[in-house]
This record gives sequence, C-alpha cells and structure tokens, in this order.
Amino acid sequence: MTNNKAVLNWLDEMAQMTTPDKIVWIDGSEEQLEALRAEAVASGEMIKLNQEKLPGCYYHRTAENDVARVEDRTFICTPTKEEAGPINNWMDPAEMYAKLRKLYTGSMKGRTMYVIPYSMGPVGSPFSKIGIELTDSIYVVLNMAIMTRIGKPVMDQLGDDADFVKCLHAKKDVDPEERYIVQFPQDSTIWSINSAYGGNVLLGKKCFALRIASYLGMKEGWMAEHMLILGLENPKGEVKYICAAFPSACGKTNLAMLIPPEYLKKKGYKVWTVGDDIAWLRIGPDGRLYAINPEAGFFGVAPGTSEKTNFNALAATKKNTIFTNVAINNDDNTVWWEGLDKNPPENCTEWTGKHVNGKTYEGKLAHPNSRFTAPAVNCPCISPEFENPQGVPISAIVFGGRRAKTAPLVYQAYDWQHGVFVGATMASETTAAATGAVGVVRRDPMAMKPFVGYNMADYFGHWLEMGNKIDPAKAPKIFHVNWFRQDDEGNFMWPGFGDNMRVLLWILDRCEGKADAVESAIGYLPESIDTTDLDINEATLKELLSVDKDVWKEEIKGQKEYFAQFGDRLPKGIKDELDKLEARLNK
Ligand code: OXD
Ligand code: MN
Repeated sequence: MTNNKAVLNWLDEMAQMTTPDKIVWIDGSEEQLEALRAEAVASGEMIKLNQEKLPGCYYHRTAENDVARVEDRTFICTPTKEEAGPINNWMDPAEMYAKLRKLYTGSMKGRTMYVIPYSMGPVGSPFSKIGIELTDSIYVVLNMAIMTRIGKPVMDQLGDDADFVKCLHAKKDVDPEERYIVQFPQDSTIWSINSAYGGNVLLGKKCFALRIASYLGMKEGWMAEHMLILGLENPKGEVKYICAAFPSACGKTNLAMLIPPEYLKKKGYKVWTVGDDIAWLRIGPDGRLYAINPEAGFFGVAPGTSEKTNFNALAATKKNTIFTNVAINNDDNTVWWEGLDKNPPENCTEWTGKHVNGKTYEGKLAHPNSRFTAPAVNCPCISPEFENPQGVPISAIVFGGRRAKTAPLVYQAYDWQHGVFVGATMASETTAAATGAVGVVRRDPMAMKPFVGYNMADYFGHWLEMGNKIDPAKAPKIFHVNWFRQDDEGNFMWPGFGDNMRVLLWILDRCEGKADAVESAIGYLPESIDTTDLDINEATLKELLSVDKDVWKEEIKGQKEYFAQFGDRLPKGIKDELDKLEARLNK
C-alpha cells in the first residue's frame, strides 16, 4: 500500500521482533472489514448479535483480569524522570525498550499482524495527525475502524513523510503481571502489551490523542485535552461551542449529548455533539481558539445509559456497534446492562460468559466498565461541523468535578490565568461505585491526571502560554461547574442531566456580556439561574450558588499540598493565583 521508507523500515523491524506468520495491511474497505468480522465470529473472538434488532452489531468479551485502563502499568518514558514529572510512572527509555523487546520477541508467532494506518482528525485537516498501529487483534482492527479514520486514504495523505506515531500492540497472554502501556513521547512511539481492553489497546485514543498529543501540543503550540465539545444552538439559529473537562464518572458523554428541558426545546434551543472525550485545540488565523474531536466514534460506558439518561448515546449504539463485556439476552441475542431498563433478561449470559437468570442474579450482569464502540455518525445530535477540518470556534471552557460541599453549581474565573488555576485545582470525590474510600478527594488537573504525556507543571505552563497567544478579545471564558452538590442529608441539590443546559445558558450569556454576576472569593457567581418549570426552591438555589469560606480554607490546604510535589517547576502564574485566592478568602 506504500513505498514510504520510514514506514516500511519500522514495520520490518517490528515484524522481525514479533515474528507474525502473516502481515495484513488494513485498507479500510468494507469488504476487508466484513471478512475480518466473519473470521472473528468463526474463531469465537466475537459474537454476531441479532442483525434485525442490532444490524452490524457484534459482541466481545475480554479476559476477566483485563477490563479497564491500568494506570499503575502506564509509563511515560521521557529521557529524564523530571520530564515525565511526579505524577507519571517513569522508566529510562533504553531500559524500558530492552525490557519490552524481550516480551514482544516472538509474541505474534502463529498469528497475523494487522497494519492499521489511521488519522486522528479528518484526513488532511490542519489539526490532524497520523498514526500506524500494528496489532495481532482483529477486535482492535474493528474498533479502530469505528474510533478513527483508517486505511488507504490515510497512507495517501502520509505519502513519503516520516511524521507518524508508531504504535505496537501485542495481545500476548493478557498476563496482568507483564502488562505494559508505554509512551515514548520523544520517539512518537507507543508500545502496549498483554492487554486487549480498549483503553489500553486502541492506541489512537488515550495513548496517542492525549498522552503523545499533549506532548506534541506543548512542542508545537497547540493543546490536546480530555474534553467534550458541544454546540449550543439558540432560537435564532446561532451556534456557540463549549469545551468541557471532567474526571471519569462525572457524565461527560451525557453532557455532550444533552437534551434540553422541554421549555427550552419549545423555544428552539438545540444541542449538537462534536465530541464526547477528546478535544484538540489550535489558535486559528483570526486569533481565536478552535477545536476538533480527533475521534470518529464513541467508546462509551454502557451501564447507566438508557433512553432517559442519554437517549442520543443509546440511539448511537443501535447499528454497527461493538459491545464489550455487557450482558447478552439469550432469548433474542441482544444486549443488556444495569440501568438500560428495569427488566434484566431471565435467560442471560452475564459478562464473564456464565449463563444465569438475570432476574434473580445477585451480582452485576454487565461489567461496570463495559463499553459500546459506536460510530459518531450514528448519534442523532451529531454536529454538522463534526467533519469540519477547521474545527469549531470555542466560546467557553468548562472544568468540573464531583464535590459534595466545596464547589458551587457554577462560577466563572476572573481571567485566563485564574481559569488555568481553576483547571489545575480540579478534583473529584470518589463515589461508592469505585473501589476504595468514599468521599476522598482525588486531584485531577484538567481531568488529565492519567493522560498528560509530560511534567504536569510544564503542562500548566503551556496552558498559561496559550493564554498569551490567543487574541485576548476572543479568548474563551473559563468556568467551573459542579452538578453534584449535596445537602446535609446527602441528597443531590441539582437535578442534573438536561437541566444542566440552564447552567450552560448562563455561561454563554456571560461570554456575550449579557448576564450579571457577583464577585466572590473564588470567582464570579450567577445572580440567578433560570429555573422555569423546575421544582427547586429559592433557598436551595441560594445554597447551590454559595461559597463557604471555611470549607474553602480547608480546600486551599489540599491544593497547596498537591502543588508542593512540583517544587520549583510550578509556574509563577499558578502560585500567584493561589496567593490571590488565599488573600480573597481572608479578606
Ligand atoms: C475513558 C476514560 O475511557 O476517561 O474515556 O477512562
Ligand atoms: Mn475519557
């Protein structure tokens, strides 16, 4: 498919190490993908689901020890430890290559190596970057075909260029003790071994589009962020775009595909999804910040997704989707997961493959991290700008977390530098759904803790730098939201889901200078939020928009402790904002 010397030499080297029986180039054609689906079904790697109810849909089950990203086995191998920073696992690149070479040696013997050329972003867009993933898994090929743009058009775009990210994945024995997800940012190289779980093996996603890309962005003057992108259309037909970063389990996909409350729908408001997980941002020729979603599909968590919670995501899974580790309804060969409806199948195969009565079964039928891989074009509210190679102009950047008491429903940062500080102090309290203690604060700056490909302190510095380059008159305004504030009895005070639109409207009004705000120690607070048709009393709303100074003085201690690990590398702008916040709180 190519005469590109850099590609062929690298492929040769990798094949000599892994010794596959066969090498197959993925051209992206439907015929080739269909043949691979048939092969995966014949070998038992995938199950073909009910083609009348779920046309083009397949099922896959991973090993029980291989169901999630493995942060403790994820490495950033920069030349020095300082470049990776205190929150990334690090090993000397030469040492890591040597260690992994041993594991890869002969790992594809008796197997086929697939060569997947892929583009993150529309092929040929000025935002886009090319990767090539070598893998011995058909499941990976078929997922990459949904999540990215693949095949011959990508190789044609690359031409003779050596500028591509070199990705190697071998499934090997899925041995958790020998599982490694390794980024070598300086080499634009990703090596993943002993896993078959999406987040560890679909190397275009977290490994490239966030870890490697964040490093490239720092070098090249752009940004790779763990953010959804949505467009909000007003009754005049004007669309404004918002990027938002939240840690896991805060409803990013739900917000990206939000359905407005009835009264706003009637007025003509609409929401358009550009992306649900990753944004690549660049400054356009006009000095504004623009974003693309580098992905072509959604790799979403299935449990909790229902017609009520996320109609659009569910609709996106109705065709050409791969389901991983959900439960199967054996009566009609369809899928089920907790939260889909209140009717678990009686004749059920739970995610590990055991046949059970779903009605009386005690455990979870679907794994809590079971997933759907769905083409973005299936989503009823996919933005008409989704393929726009120039991206969409960003009006607002939103950071969020799950905080029971600390953060108000919404507040606005005073300026870009303060906004970067707000992102850098992002945190979420652990929920009962996750293992470990409940209510523990996990600091997750810009939701990038597991995904930053270099020193987090330098990453803060890069954010500050970008602020200096964006035209100040056109810079996005920065906000923080918290949908999870609780009263003293532990009840959520804000309805969330579609009603979050009310907060987004205040945000956009602020961007256009149309809404009033009051100054507080932490930022601008709304005077009020539109509560039309909402069953919420004045006192609750007041409480939702309040700042408890004593709680915040405690919060500052946590922030200081967290920042201390970066030592002198922490940018002055962040230190200054911490001092300013402290001064405002003590006033
Ligand atoms: C994801 C994640 O899968 O953030 O998107 O873990
Ligand atoms: Mn994510």
